[in-house]
Amino acid sequence: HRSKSTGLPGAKERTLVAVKPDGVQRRLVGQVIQRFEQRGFKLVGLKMLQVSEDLLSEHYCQLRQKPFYPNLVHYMTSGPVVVMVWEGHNVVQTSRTMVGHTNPTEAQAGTIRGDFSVHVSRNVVHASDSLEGAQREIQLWFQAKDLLDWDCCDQASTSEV
Ligand code: IDP
Repeated sequence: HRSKSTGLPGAKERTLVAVKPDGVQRRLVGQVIQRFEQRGFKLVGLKMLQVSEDLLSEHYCQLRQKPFYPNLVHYMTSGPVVVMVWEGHNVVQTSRTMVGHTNPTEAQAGTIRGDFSVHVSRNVVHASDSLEGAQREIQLWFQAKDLLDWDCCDQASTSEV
């Protein structure tokens, strides 16, 4: 009898991904989710909400002084967003690669921004840019009770079948 596996190292890493208002309005939520599922990440939190300016200014605290900040607030509050927490090995860095360059003009084809967007002020998705950023953003957007730890059906022991 082998002891229960704890998974690959770093398998519990988590990041925050959001489909921004343009992504929701363009019916891209499913395609964004599909890419993260298909890559092999685990969805542990999901909600749709209308973002407040207060939440946004916390989320984008490093950008408050930027000239484009007022437009960014207008964009991000222009409709609901779908915000998610994804879990898995190296998920923070891999999500950034999947999302692509901030400016869609620079984003490679095959990335979400490279496949679905043309302008930096309508770039469809957000993904945390570092481990520390991910922890900060997850706490900002989610209560701990709304993040679910779950196991895959193919991990059940024979005694449960
Ligand atoms: P990121 O979303 O790739 O992490 P950040 O530099 O953190 O990039 O910028 C946050 C968001 O602010 C971008 O995704 C984009 O929507 C918006 N943004 C960034 N730079 C510009 C700009 O030069 N003009 C307009 N919007 C911008």
